[in-house]
Amino acid sequence: VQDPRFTEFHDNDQKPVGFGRMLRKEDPRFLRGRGRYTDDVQLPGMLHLAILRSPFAHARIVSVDTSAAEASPGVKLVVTGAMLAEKGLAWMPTLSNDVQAVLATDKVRFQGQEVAFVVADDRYAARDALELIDVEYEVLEPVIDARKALEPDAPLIRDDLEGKENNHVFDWETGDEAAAEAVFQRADVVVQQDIVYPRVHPAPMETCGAVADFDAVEGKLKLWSTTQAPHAHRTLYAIVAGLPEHKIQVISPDIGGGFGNKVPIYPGYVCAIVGSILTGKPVKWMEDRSENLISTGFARDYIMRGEIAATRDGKILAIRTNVLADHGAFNGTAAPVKYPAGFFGVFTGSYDLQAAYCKMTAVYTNKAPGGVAYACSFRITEAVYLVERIVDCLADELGMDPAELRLKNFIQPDQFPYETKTGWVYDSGNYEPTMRLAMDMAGYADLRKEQELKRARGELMGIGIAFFTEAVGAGPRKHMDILGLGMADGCELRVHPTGKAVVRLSVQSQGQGHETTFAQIVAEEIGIPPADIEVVHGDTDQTPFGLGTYGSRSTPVSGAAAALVARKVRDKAQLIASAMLEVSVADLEWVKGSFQVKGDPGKSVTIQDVAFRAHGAGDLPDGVEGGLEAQICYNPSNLTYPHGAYICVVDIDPGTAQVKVRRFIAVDDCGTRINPMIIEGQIHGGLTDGVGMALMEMIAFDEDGNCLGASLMDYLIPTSLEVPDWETGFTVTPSPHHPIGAKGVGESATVGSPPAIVNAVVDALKPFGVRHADMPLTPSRVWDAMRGRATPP
Ligand code: PCD
Repeated sequence: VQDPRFTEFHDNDQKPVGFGRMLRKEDPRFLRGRGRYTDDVQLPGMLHLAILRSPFAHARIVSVDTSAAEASPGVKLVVTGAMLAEKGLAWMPTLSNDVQAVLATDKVRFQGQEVAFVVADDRYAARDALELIDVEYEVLEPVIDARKALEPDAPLIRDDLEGKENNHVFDWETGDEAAAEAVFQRADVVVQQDIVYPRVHPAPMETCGAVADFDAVEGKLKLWSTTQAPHAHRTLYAIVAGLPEHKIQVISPDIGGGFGNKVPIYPGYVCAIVGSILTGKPVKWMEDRSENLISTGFARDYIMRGEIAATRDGKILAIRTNVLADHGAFNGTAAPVKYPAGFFGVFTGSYDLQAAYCKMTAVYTNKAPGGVAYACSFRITEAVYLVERIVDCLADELGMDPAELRLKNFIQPDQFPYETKTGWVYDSGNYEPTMRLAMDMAGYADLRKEQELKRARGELMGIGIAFFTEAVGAGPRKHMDILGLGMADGCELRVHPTGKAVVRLSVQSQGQGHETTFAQIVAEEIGIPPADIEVVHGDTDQTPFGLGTYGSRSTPVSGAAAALVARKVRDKAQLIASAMLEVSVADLEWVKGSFQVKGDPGKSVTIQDVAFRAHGAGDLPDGVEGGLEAQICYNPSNLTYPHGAYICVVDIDPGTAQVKVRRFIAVDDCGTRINPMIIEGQIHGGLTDGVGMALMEMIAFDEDGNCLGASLMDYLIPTSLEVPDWETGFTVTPSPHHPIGAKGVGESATVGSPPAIVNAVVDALKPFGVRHADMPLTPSRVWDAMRGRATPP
């Protein structure tokens, strides 16, 4: 399973070339506190912006009086929705073909919605003045429960949309309903389970913010913002503002975690731009923690019914699901037009089925907009949770071991590329070895024995398994877009005369270590040490167009672009090398870092020699231009489909119902591994996310629509105290269509871990006859489950 090109190294000074455990190039900056985040941007004369937010979930705005705020010391500007409306700026498009209010004009539609903003000399003056804005609201009945949004007499939330008569965002289906029904009819065993994936929040360490600087003389807008997709944002601003792209520079500096939270365009960004245009000064807007939690993109909020059909001996035949998706007040997620429910279509999992069908209704509610892909390539997290939970329900029904049931139903290696019953083509996979490795690492058979002994003593120990296949790396432009923009990525590589290089990417790291791994990809291809390769990203003036970092797409798309652009440069270098060595191109052999004359290793030139020659005096071969650089735009032919086998062991205190994750084994297969150390870090982070969602996190609302998770006192996120020492392993099944065989991995652990943990808890509760309990499995929910009480709605 070891990739032949893989070399282990730890010492960066050895000038390693290519893939392996290289320490991160960006870390000296971060470790010394020299990162430069949006809030670190200080410009001469900069003003500060604060946003007034709605206290109500649903209310008509009767009047807004800003006079007292305008008179407050230090205040330069107060802007309301009505003022924006005069300029046609009160509404903006979202990244999924909806519109969202920048500042409310007619109604507020969720608690925390933007109503007005103040620009002042400093942050305190701006915030103080917010309190002086007098808004009169006429409170309306809110719709908080997605099920109630469907009722015929439910209040209409989006009366701003012409002709809208109900709260549906979309109705969508995938798979073959009739075929699925036929299989369900004749199946020996059918299991049905209602499953809720509660609303959670990505809660990145750095909240969202922006600094806008409009230069009226140049007519150019410079915007530092916490965005995961600087080019997509710029194009949207260009369309809305009617400015050409080259008059807008979006800079995404160091980002303190994104996790999907920084994909959407937020009203605050637009407010900062408007503030700068109106005051003629740079304007900074930074959210506080509560603002981030109550108003920016949440994730999940799916109410699912899963059904699985199988033979008595455990051959899974079909899966079907009915989903009610809560999108909040505006459809503010980013999703390809063709896939309104994202890539939920992979709910068929890693199993060879005869039929599958999904029906989904998405609704507006009076809650914050979002549905963002929080470490989830467009709703894959929900899909994987559904299938891995329902497969466990089936194992329970059949009295079969859940590992054995999975092993029996895997898509087999010779079936790849495998077309699922919902039309996705899995590029490659070899599931059984991954599963077996996880079972070996866990000591699965021994764990089951231990569990048996403990059960006999009344102790609650559970073992949970999840096996997932993800679809990451959006995506082929014939299938995928964001707001009509194709999802291909540009990449540019320039080798300087001395053989140092700069690679310019369209994607942007939020902590994943792209400055290291993209240097490694280029190094692998052209033999220049990673230390000599500068990675430039996150600035639209400096980088080629591309759709940004989310859905674990950087490696599958931009990583491929980086490899291919390097090959293009190497091809050119080979022409020059052949002239330097006076042999034909075909007589040259590439030995990482140099061209050698075949059969005469003494005659060779290094890539650095070639770089100097490419820029040097004297003639180059006919038809070869000077310089050593190239640019490409890579359009992937398919997504990449990483997979993984996770096993979780929990102990539950029977007296307090507290769940302790004792062990967690994660075996991931992301194809060719560029930097195993970074991959392990990604996995550790994602598993921690999973513990949070499975056991602690939920953005809840009361019936008036007050957000009950508005601070980190109420919205619990995991710390090192709640997580075990992760045990990681890997297998390598390269992607056949990716130039280096790599698949994405950034989100895998967040996707795969919640079902493993929940399956473990439910397994522990088996003596109580529990077959399912909804996340988050807090002590009170576990307690209820033990007492046979249903999970509260
Ligand atoms: N890798 C390697 N190898 C392979 C793969 C991969 O090495 N095979 C690595 C790379 O290079 C990078 C990483 O790893 O560095 C990752 O990758 P990917 O998978 O491609 O991904 P990206 O695109 O880069 O990223 C993204 C992701 C996501 S999506 C998320 S959520 C998260 C993750 O990422 N986020 C974050 N992780 C992380 N980390 C950090 N630190 N921070 C953050 O923020 Mo979404 O859709 O947005 O929701």
